Amino acid sequence: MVNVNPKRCVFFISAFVSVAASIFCVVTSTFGQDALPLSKWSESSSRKAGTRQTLKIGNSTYGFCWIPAGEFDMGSSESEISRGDDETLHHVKLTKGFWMLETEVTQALYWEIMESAPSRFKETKDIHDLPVERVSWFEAMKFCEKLTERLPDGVKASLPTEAQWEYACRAGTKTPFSFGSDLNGNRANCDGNSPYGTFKAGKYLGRTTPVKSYGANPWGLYDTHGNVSEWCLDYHVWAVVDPQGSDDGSYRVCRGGSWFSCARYCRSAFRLKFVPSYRGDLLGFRVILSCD
Ligand SMILES: [Ca+2]
Repeated sequence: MVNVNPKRCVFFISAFVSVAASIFCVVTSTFGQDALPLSKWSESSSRKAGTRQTLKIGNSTYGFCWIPAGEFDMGSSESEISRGDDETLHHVKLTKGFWMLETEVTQALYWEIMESAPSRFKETKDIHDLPVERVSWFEAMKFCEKLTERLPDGVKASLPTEAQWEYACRAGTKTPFSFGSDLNGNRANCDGNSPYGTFKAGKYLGRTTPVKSYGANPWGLYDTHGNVSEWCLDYHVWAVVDPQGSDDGSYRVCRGGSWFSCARYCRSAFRLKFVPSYRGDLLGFRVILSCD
């Protein structure tokens, strides 16, 4: 017959409960209560462009929009006013869809992942959800690496390639902006003193605005034009299928223009470049999620 010590039995049971509770806490705090299974982030040909789903990161919930595989004409036509020489129109095919953060990365999200607050424009009691700025390309890449560690296995965060960014920004449109052909600061945060497509000058706020202060594009993305310009993964290569950019360039591409930009620099096709170590108060980023 086996003698069972009641005190020892209670000790083992309480230890087991404690360990189980710890594991549960780690899982829920890492993925959040809104964590979705891998299948929800996987490629789906039947999912409509702009489908939105959320992910809880820390104490906040963030929206991501589905950008489906597809083809588009990248760059601008020769008839587009004030176009740059580097906006050569060319056909691009993207064979895989991806999820794009519906806003620029906010200061709160940046703090949650990096525990750093580099931005020039500080949030106040009345101003929340400003985009992070003054981050280098290297720091944006580190952010993606650390965010990936907190995602379900098989889901990866990264910067968009330049082609992915423009495809998502255009959202099927061919006009200079996803909302049309003119801008003077009324539909995006830019320098409205230098309007595009209109002679009527608009506002120049001289600073960033909270994300979602202006309307979304047809696929649900906010502030693709203006507010902060956005780092992309690559320099550029005029490949036509899934362009990935070159590792050889000295500069990384930034897209979309900023609060400081003339309206023409906020066009869908406009390309800006900086050395990857550059930190500026006009420059932030947004991330995409994709499955291996
Ligand atoms: Ca932007």
